[in-house]
Amino acid sequence: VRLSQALRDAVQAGQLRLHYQPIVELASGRVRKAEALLRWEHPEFGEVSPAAFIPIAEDCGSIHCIGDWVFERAACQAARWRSRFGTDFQVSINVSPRQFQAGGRDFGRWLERLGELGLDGSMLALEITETLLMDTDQAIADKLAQFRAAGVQIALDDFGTGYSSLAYLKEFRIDYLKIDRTFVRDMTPDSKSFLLSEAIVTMAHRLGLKVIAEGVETPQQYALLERIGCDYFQGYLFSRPLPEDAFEGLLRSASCEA
Ligand code: G
Ligand code: G
Ligand code: MN
Ligand code: NA
Repeated sequence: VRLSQALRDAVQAGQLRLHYQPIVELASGRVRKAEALLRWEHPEFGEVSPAAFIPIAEDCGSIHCIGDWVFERAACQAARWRSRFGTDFQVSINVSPRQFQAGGRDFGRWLERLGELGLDGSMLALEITETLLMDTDQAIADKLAQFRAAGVQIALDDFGTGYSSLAYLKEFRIDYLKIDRTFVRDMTPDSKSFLLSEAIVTMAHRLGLKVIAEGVETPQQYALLERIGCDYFQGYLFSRPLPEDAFEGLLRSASCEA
């Protein structure tokens, strides 16, 4: 109860931050994208993990206000990085199913805002989970279609866990599959995780989707992902999620190398 009250004030009090984790293209070794990850620094509770407070925010409804804040912050950052580092850089944000459901946002405002910032829709990706796609409410499909029509890309997060119904891939236009980090964690040359990841990449490519591997921590995992033709990876092997300035420093040094 105290936490949900504090959470309601967190946006106003400026206690939220976004960190950015680089997403690297395997073929070129370049940082092409970043996933925005929310951080809450509470003066009394210290750093609260999103895994702990997002569910509370969903329950108490502050997820809408927090979600708007995440979007605004990430979009402004994308606009800044675009002008410095070129036009093909993309920022992805996590959106929870609640943000799409009844009482949720009119995302038309988000799309207008992209226009105001001079951003193409393609500079933004939404990371959604299949829980969202399981909901048969037509309004959700309409909202996803609205984003897609504006060029915003859609990534299916935590792919391979949950139900992973292939029907969702048939029904919805998805741009990226994110192989869940539990597969990457258990990946050795003769593991089921490796074979399943290989099958996911093959299937995705046949369907015209790209694959992003999450949670890559070791050179061995990287080598196996390279072998199966995975398109992008993110994880501690390359970098942890970084504060804005540190991330920008990384982009700057990367673009000097090129
Ligand atoms: O950031 P990790 O560092 O702890 O994130 C934990 C979980 O919180 C992940 O499942 C991630 O998708 C989710 N998460 C992180 N940032 C956001 C956000 O801005 N919005 C939503 N809805 N979930 C987020
Ligand atoms: O559910 P989602 O994929 O959005 O969650 C992203 C989460 O994964 C964040 O909590 C982020 O901090 C975490 N993460 C990112 N890279 C790694 C990694 O290499 N190893 C582990 N264990 N977690 C990671
Ligand atoms: Mn994610
Ligand atoms: Na994930």
